[in-house]
Amino acid sequence: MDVVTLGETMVLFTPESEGYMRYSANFSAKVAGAESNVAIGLARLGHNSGWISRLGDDEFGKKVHTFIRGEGVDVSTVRFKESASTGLYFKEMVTDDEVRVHYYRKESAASLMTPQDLNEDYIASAKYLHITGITPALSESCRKTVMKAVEFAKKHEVTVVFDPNLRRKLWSEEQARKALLEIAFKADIVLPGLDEGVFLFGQNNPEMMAKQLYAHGVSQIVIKLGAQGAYYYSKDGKGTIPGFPVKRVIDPVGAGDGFAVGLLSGLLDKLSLKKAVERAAAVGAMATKVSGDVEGLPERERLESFINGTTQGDVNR
Ligand code: KDG
Repeated sequence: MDVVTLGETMVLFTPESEGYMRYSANFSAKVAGAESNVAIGLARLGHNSGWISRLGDDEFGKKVHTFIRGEGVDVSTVRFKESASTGLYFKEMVTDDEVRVHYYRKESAASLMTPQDLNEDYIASAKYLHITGITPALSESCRKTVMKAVEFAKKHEVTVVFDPNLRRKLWSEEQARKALLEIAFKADIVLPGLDEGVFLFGQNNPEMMAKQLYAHGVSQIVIKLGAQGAYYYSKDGKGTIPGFPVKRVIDPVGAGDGFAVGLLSGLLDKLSLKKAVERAAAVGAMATKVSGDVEGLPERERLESFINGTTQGDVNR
């Protein structure tokens, strides 16, 4: 397996009209979860990815399972729990540039995950373990599950990639800072957004943030700067990669997961960190051009032409 990831995936309801959601009569039902978004993006680029989770034994659980399996992600360790529901999430498009997220995921099947749900051999089989700061925010048992997964990865020399993915609605600032730093300092690669770096380190200089992580043993740090691109730091070099221009952002949610897809894909293809960050910025930009958290993640051919500047709004006849 190239990448194994661990986290909750929900059914995502998006109102078909903009404005307060209380006035929305029609919704589309999609599937979204930061970690499975990454697994799906990797599968689209031809990598082998596996997703570890728990789902409710309900229609929504079956929808999520069928969708992710259909995208070519390995779901062989995913189990259904009779006693709990699949989580739900609503994306309220208040205006075309203001998105609000509402979760209905307390006590969901995934939030009841425990370290006993992990299969050590499955994690050991991967080149990379991808985790995000959403899973430890779901419950104390989920936090312990993430820590156990990291422990298995380290024992078997699986590279740990951590995206802090701060979700303020899920926990207090104090809990978040403590848990996210604890995981970040155990990871090999950390991918914070600039605002997350400010939250964790109390200052907004990407190089300073990277140096703090590096001093704690993180070997590759990439700080996402949104439309401005990304800053990378490792023993082999540091620098800034400019962002790819996007004419019209349709849906910004999922851009960070797209970034992680591009980075992991580049590293799996043995690109330099700089080139992998360029691929990351490209996939992140492409993710924003389509509604939905995974729908904009590209297959390889489109990614390559996007990077080469040949699909920027061309008519493809
Ligand atoms: O990164 C996008 C995710 O935030 C989204 O797909 C849903 O996993 C999700 C969450 O917990 O917000």
